[in-house]
Amino acid sequence: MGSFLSTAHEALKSFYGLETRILMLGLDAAGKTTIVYKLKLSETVSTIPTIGFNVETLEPVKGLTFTVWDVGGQATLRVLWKHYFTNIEGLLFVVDSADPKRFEESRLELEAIFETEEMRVCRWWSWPTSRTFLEQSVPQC
Ligand SMILES: Nc1nc2c(ncn2[C@@H]2O[C@H](COP(=O)(O)OP(=O)(O)OP(=O)(O)O)[C@@H](O)[C@H]2O)c(=O)[nH]1
Ligand SMILES: [Mg+2]
Repeated sequence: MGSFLSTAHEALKSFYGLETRILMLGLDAAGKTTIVYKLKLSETVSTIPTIGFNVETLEPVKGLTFTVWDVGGQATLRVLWKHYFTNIEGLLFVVDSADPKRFEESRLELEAIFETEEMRVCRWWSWPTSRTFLEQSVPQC
């Protein structure tokens, strides 16, 4: 846990003092909007599926400001994801670890993102619970 926190701190410290734009993607009902409002309001709110997007400014710790674009993940809306790929500093791809039946669908969507010109990046890290899944998903990284 200590080493995870220090890795997280290293990854985040370059963002201190900046207003960082983060794109949040993932399948429908993965929990994206729930996470955004948990971070913003410190409570679990009742959500409805996002049609379009939500934008919220979050300050998870003092000095760290994230403008988060939380985009709807329903299958018919995923074709729109590419329009959000420019002018962002980070991508947060949310996978519901309690729903293994949809891991493959998540893997395919994440691979499709990395295959686009704008998102051809290899600097990424994953939340520990989904590490194995993501490492298998993006072997070239
Ligand atoms: N038990 C549990 N339920 C969760 C969790 N995260 C989200 N949910 C529930 O899952 C449902 C969908 O969550 P949302 O946050 O709306 O999902 P989303 O990823 O924003 O979905 P789209 O907007 O359709 O892309 C809601 O009923 C949430 O209450 C979690 O960590 N645990
Ligand atoms: Mg949502």
